Amino acid sequence: MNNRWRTILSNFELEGTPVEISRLGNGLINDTYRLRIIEPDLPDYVVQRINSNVFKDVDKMQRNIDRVTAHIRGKMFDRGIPGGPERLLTFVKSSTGKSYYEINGEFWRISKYIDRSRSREEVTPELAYITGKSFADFQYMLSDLDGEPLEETIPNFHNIEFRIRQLREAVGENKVGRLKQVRPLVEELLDRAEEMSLAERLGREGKLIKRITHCDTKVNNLLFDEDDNVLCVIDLDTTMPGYVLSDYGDFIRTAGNTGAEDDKNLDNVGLDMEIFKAFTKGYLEGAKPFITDIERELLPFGAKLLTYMQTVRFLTDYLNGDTYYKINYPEHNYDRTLAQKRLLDSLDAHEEEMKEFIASV
Ligand code: ADP
Ligand code: GN1
Ligand code: MG
Repeated sequence: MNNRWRTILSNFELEGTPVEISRLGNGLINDTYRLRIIEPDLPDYVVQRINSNVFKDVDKMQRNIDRVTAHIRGKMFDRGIPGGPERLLTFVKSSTGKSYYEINGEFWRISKYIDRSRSREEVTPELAYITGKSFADFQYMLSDLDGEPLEETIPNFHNIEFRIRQLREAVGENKVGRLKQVRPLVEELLDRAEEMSLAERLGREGKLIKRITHCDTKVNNLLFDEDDNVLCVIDLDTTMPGYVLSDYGDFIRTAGNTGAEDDKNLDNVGLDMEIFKAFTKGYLEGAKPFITDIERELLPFGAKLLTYMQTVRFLTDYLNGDTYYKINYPEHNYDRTLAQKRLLDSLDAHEEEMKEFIASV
């Protein structure tokens, strides 16, 4: 381990002897590593460099996360489930007493590695069902968080009207000259702006309420054990007030896709109805104590909204010259845009089928 790593690690209260550090996961925002510890009876750690270009107020974000994890720990205790670091994201304090450390303008944090865990990029219908229950239960557990509302760690994060404005600005600026290539796509997306702003309108009318939502319910933000039990919801950076549509929709967008988020072969991309059904069933079971009729009816719209939003966000980043999402090659955000758009088409085609299924559950 080199001096840079030693300096970072020396500012955290770690147990055991660090031996090796290696990359972890496929996140598009933060840089995540696994830190191995020699002593077999001590846990490894997850070391993360927080993307402070995306999360402008790290202190605020970590305070949110501290509140969320403390509240969930209490719920687990009430249910008689051990809420220790083997089942819950647990951050290590740094020398400042906070759960992050700033060094040379970089923000670092360390959590306990959840032992024997694995994450997935795909799920089976059985796993989709328990995943639906787990994400709904996450919302349920946080439904009585008291005190001030959680902060929006990224202001307007899932506000589609804001995302559409960002796309319009990117079009207006055409910073890197990519507009000509994507103009028809831009027009097609902007033509749907009003339709897709439904949730924001209902929110203003007081018909759709904000709850505490995770806002990044990608399938790889859930950890499973070797017997495919759900261990833990992770990646809590964007847990904030939001519509349930966000969490429901983002899971369908990621796990309900027969292809990859950035599939170059668009024929691979489409809605997997089996995953949709299983996840929806699990989600509705878990959400039973709180979900309202309007939220339930809007779930298929939520799947479309989150996919539309992701198409808009990838396209905006492409037009801006790839400043937000990590890319692996120059046209990556363009390929992601096309793949998300194809998924949106497929969700449109399945809309009636999705509605009928929800009505039948
Ligand atoms: P990102 O913001 O980059 O998506 P995540 O917090 O989701 O970061 O972490 C990326 C990946 O690292 C996860 O998908 C998971 O595989 C792994 N990971 C993260 N935290 C833990 C943990 N506490 N225990 C085990 N694995 C973890
Ligand atoms: C980002 O960090 P990660 O990879 O889990 C993004 C999500 C997007 C997702 C697209 C803070 O999530 O909103 O849906 O990429 N997170 C942020 O894959 O912008
Ligand atoms: Mg993640």
